[in-house]
Amino acid sequence: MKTSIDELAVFGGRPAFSEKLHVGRPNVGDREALTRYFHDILDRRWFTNKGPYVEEFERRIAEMMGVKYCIAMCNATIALEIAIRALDMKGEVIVPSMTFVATAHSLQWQEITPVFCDIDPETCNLDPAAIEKMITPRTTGIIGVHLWGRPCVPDVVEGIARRNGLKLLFDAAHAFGCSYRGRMIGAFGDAEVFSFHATKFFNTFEGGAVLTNRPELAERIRLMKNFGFQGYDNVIYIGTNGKMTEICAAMGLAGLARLDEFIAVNRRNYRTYEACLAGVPGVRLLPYGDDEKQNYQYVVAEIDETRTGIERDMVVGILHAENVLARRYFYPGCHRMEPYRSYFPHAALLLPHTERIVRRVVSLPTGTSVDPGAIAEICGILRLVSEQGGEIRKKMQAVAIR
Ligand code: T4K
Repeated sequence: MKTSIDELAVFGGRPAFSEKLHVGRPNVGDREALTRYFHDILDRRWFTNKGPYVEEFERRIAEMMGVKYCIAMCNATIALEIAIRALDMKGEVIVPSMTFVATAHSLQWQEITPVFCDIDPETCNLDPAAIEKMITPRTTGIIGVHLWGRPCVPDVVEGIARRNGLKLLFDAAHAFGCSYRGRMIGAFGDAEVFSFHATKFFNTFEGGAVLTNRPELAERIRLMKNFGFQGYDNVIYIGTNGKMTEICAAMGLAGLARLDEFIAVNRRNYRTYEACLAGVPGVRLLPYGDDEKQNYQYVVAEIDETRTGIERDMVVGILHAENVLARRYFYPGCHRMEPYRSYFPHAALLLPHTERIVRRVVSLPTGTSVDPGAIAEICGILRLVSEQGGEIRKKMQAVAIR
């Protein structure tokens, strides 16, 4: 454990870890089952297009979430694009800026204007009061994001959508396995979208899914993800190729077999961070309540520079030097990324909480490749940095000038 600032790797000390620790290291499900599935796929010579593993995967996910329809896709970005189009969103759609850029891109890609809305600084999710203020005659929908798996008060947002005649989609990329008031995420709004990207705690290599209880919407989405084909030569809709492959579905089925274990490891890691960071001045873990199902997949710390004496970006630099590849998700906010910063150069004026939070939060490594010993070491570095932040800051500035 490092006890003096001269031991920090930014000042020439030996890095705390010889191998890089990542935030999004993929979890691997039941390997034996996956190998079996792989041989089945090869023997069956059915690789994609409504294969039996995709159908089983869709059935299992729909059942788990208590939703009537699950349509598996090649990734969540395409799933969002298709759901947006199937819902006939157009004009303006209200979204948070505090999200992965895919949420905004999935609108802009089809020339729908993402209208960035501010967040509640406590939950880091869309602030319902702010949503109401962003509604204009051109608004057709809302996309709420369950950031880091914390539900974006879906019942409240549903009420706003209903009262204003708006379509409602949830980007649930982070919220697989989470619940809100006893109901699984996946069951809210007109539809919800999961991501099963490799960096998600539950992955299908690449993948995503749209969940909905509306039969006509499910049917439209199914057509759209397969070029609009109904039968062999009959195209009845504009479509694209959003299909999930059999091998991706097989990876998903193998992952479902170990899902509880992945969540248990994430929970253990989160609790270890929580215990080791207790009393560290100016470093606060964003809470996960125990009253709902959680996946604990993102361990997010907020750095209060006024108490640590050192800003978040320097802390991230220090961690990287130690081979701890902490991430600044979702800095600098979509509104400061292209094309949005050119389209809406003054968007920041309406996003004071987003602007502040994106400069303070940092995602820390977790998942099955990170053990409690590593977490204790990371927290030891954070404690040292927080307790001697002012001095470290001065020293880092002096090194930068030299
Ligand atoms: N909506 C939201 C709210 C999202 O967060 C995302 C994706 C989406 C929509 C779109 O979902 P998809 O279309 O991707 O299904 C990553 C992921 O690429 C992205 O899926 C995810 N959110 C986002 C939060 O994180 P990057 O660019 O930060 O990932 P990358 O490649 O730097 O990977 C993170 C770390 O994981 C690396 O340090 C290395 C490690 N890694 C990564 C991969 C891919 C591995 O160890 N093995 C791997 O195979 O975006």
